[in-house]
Amino acid sequence: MNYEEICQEVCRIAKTTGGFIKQEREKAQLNIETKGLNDFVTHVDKASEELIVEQLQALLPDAGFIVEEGTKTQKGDTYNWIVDPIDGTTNFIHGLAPFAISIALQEKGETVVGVVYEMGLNECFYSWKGGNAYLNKSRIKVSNAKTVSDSLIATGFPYSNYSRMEAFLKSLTYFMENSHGIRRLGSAATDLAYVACGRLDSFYEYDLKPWDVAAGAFLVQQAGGQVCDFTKENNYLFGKEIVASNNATFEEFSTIVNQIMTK
Ligand code: 2AM
Ligand code: CA
Repeated sequence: MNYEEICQEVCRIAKTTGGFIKQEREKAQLNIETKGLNDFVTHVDKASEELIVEQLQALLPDAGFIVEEGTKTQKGDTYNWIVDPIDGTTNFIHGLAPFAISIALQEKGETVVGVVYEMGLNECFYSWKGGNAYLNKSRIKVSNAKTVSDSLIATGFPYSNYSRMEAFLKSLTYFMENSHGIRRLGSAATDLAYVACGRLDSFYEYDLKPWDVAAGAFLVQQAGGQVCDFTKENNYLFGKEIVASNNATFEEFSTIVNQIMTK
């Protein structure tokens, strides 16, 4: 399989679907439904997922799908797409960037293509196995920050699972006092893409789904950074906890998250 060619096609699919999503946003007639507590899904989420799935299926007919809106549930033996049609739905509803399309391709459980197309600023982040990582055709790398005290850190605030609030608030206090600052952008896929290009130094969040993180985590790794779960193990895709960081601060950052979030 030519991963680079697939990746370029996925970028094209993400951008054309992004155009559709932004058009729909402008129409402003959003049929907002409620999906659980604070979890809004618009008709645009579903329509755009269908558009993406249809095109990805044409690209690789044997691949299966793991997708947020459940418009397709069939799994593939070798290849699987992991797709979030809009990551940052709350931002999208409010007309606030960032919000992104996240598409990853896995081959036997290993990510081989990752694309995060952030629609607010029209920025496409992408990489493929064996290649470098790019933002709109320019090569990207993680930052050079050497310590957590020199780091700008992103996270996501709990929105329905408040079971770890105490530890999470402790982590906020710690990073407020011991870093360059904390940001909460509202799109995990974009947070990870921003770690990959060095705008952010590190990111952590719990209760995320595979489609929020699959493409972005791959981008971080391909851009020279590292990713793990809160126990410093590898279960960040399906384990609902992720830590991502540039290479230089990874050990320090993941140890702090581990100590605060798992005690
Ligand atoms: P989503 O927009 O695809 O649902 C931000 O903390 C991350 O949490 C995003 O990746 C977002 O993905 C997810 N999330 C799910 N529901 C959310 C909500 N109601 N508010 C904020 N983020 C939510
Ligand atoms: Ca979504």
